[in-house]
Amino acid sequence: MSDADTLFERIIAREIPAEIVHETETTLAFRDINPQAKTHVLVVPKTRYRTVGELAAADPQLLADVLTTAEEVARLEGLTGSGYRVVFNTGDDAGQTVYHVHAHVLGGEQLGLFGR
Ligand code: IU
Repeated sequence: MSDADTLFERIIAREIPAEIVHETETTLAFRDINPQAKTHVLVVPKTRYRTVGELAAADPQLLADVLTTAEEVARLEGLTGSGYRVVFNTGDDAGQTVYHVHAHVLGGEQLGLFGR
């Protein structure tokens, strides 16, 4: 797993653009540049941890903040009635490409059981 800085720190710092959907003191939600569903938003903690496991161990309140923001994104995007999925990919086999932990919020259409 990479320790290098990721583009998400630069999005959080507003150094590169992203379509921001919601922001809290501790989290940022923005649209995925390569959407895998009609609605596809990423939620990141502003403090960097590489994986959800590292975040859970180090700062459970911040993980709760990420999940609360994911729920708020679902509400703002009109997904709470029809349903949505929250996914954390961890490691290479799961296809994690950015090692700044992020929740994918996916919905707006019928989703396959697994995969993206
Ligand atoms: P993954 O779980 O690490 O594979 O998810 C990374 C996601 O970040 C992936 O869906 C990319 O399309 C998305 N993404 C982005 O939205 N903006 C970026 O600048 C970069 C990746 I780099």
